[in-house]
Amino acid sequence: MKILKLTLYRVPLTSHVPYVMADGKACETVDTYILSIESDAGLTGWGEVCPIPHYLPAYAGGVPAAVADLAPVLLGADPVGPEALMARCHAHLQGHPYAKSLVDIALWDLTAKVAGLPLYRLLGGRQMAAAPLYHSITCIAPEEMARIAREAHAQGIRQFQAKLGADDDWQADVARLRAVREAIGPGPLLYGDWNCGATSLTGIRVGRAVADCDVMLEQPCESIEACAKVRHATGLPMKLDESVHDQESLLTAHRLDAMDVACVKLSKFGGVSAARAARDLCLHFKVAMVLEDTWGSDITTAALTHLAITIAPRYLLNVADLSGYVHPHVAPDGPRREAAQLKPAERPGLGVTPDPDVLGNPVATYGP
Ligand code: 0XW
Ligand code: MG
Repeated sequence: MKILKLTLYRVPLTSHVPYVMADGKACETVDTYILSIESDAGLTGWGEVCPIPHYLPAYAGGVPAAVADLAPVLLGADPVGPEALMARCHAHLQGHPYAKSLVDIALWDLTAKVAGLPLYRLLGGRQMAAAPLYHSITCIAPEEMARIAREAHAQGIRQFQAKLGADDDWQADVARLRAVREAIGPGPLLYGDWNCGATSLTGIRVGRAVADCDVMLEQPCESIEACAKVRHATGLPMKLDESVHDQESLLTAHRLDAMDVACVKLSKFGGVSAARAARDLCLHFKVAMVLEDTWGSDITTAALTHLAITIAPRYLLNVADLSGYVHPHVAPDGPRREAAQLKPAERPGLGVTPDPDVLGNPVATYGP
């Protein structure tokens, strides 16, 4: 089998609620890129990547440039067996994991379609019926965050991420965590995410001030070392996100005893292949995982859901319903939440069929 054609689309995704994080990071409308890889057997694989500006060393504008660079490697190559072809892509273009993520996802979709199996069966098989969702709450006034938490709780959500640090006021962050905890009651999981925007001093002060209300901290500082310092000084559980992005950083986090939970984002690691390897390393460490991506719509959400249900329930903390935070939906048959959970489709591949009207005109095509 050979790859005949690549088609790249850009679709602006708008958040239902403006989404604010520390250090001025925000997303209201951001571009997602969608790639189709067509084979000479008449099958098509779909991939997606949606970087948030300023969030990671990834930017949407880099995606078309990387796809143009990789097109000669991909065209004419056998798409079945994504890791073999991705190895050639890595040799041709070093780094840029986010920009390779949509290529890797599309190759997995296509490979699973060739096999006639839902993708999760190629990734190890189902270990859970459906993956539990968390809800991410934008960093605004404490009572507004509590209102959002209450609404999500009424819809069955039992895991909550409160964004912190947008106003650089540690006491406001304490009030946020307290207000959300009061809104959801004891029991549900609550974690406060600074997205790297705090010093270890702030992380420690906030952590100590809320130590009585059962919270986990997420990525207070940029470095693994500083996050480890906060974890050890507060005694609170720690989720690492931005600072764990490859095998090496996961090993460092483990060695420094810095994490209770690792956030496995597809595009941070470089697609399904790299996220699957991260999954296996986390399982070896016996560290629980969040399976998600930076942002995105139905293709990203489907891909992360397929990988998530291959993890034993004890080690899968939750997944993000990314397509549920934004509009438009790029695929009418994309995964939709049910009872605060997501499940992958039983159709071959990712099981998503993007709507040509939503995709619009391609921004680039390669091949005939
Ligand atoms: C990547 N985000 C900004 C979007 C996801 O919903 C979660 C969040 C994070 O940083 O954890
Ligand atoms: Mg995070």
